[in-house]
Amino acid sequence: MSKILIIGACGQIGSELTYRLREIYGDANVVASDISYSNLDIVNSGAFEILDAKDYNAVKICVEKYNIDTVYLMAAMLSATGEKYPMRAWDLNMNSLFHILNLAKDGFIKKIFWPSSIAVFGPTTPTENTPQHTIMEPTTVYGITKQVGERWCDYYFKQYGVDVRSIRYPGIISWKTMPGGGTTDYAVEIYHKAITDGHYECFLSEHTKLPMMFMDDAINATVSIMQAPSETISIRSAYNLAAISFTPEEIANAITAHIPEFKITYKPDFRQQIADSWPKSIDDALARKDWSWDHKFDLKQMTEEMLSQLQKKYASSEKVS
Ligand code: AKB
Repeated sequence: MSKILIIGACGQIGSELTYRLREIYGDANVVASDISYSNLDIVNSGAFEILDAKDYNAVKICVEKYNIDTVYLMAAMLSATGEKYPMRAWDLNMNSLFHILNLAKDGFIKKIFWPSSIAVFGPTTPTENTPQHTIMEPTTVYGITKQVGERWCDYYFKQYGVDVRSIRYPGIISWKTMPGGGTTDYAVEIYHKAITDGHYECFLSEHTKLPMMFMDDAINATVSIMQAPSETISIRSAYNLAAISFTPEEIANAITAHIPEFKITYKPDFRQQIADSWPKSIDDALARKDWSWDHKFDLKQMTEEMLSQLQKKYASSEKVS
């Protein structure tokens, strides 16, 4: 049975990954960690360690303490926050990856999941059906760290045989934990605001189309690539991954079908330029071929699930207060 460490377990994807991996491998085999106690559900739901992903010795001590063989490195500074703190984004995103790659190279761990992103692409990349192998000239610090990280993952696999696996996540939409600091965050905020305020002011313009995915699909993809036999993984940088693409206007229309009085207005800010540099849709044929990836949620199903889960969540928090 593998012993798993999740770094960045309190975040949007890390938290749901922790729940799923505990279901699959058992609570005793999945250690959650983060820089602070920011998600009490995660902190109280099993083994939890305070861990700074930038601190090599602290990560190594944690790996040895729990006999960890597999690490999911989910800690990162995302695209919008990265533009505010470029050096901090570089420091966190690159050094955390090097620490884990070096722990694997030196035999302390056996397997790594490290997420990449559609942010590896830039304005010179073909925007529709973006191929796996194409021009990559990212314009954000986050995108640069993910592109460079991909090259290092491929290098560590080829030079040292490190079993590292990665996917280029699109924007991820979920209801349990809020995202933080990304350009695609609007597609989560909009559901919350539709329920709490009946109105959302979007920081992207109405026709900005971006690749997106519901959390359940993202977690399924992550588990699938990690469970796939090593010889089926033909890409050791990061796989393109796709589900749905939509604009703020389209997601607002999907919400209006359930909440007719919902209104959206648009006030694009600095994140518009980031969104404009990213693809509109992604060709993920290789992931579908190599490890049988398939998505389940379209915009309509995702909207039904988001609204019904958030309505329950807000109703129960009203009862408590
Ligand atoms: C972001 O918007 O920065 C992230 C991403 C697409 O990687 N959600």
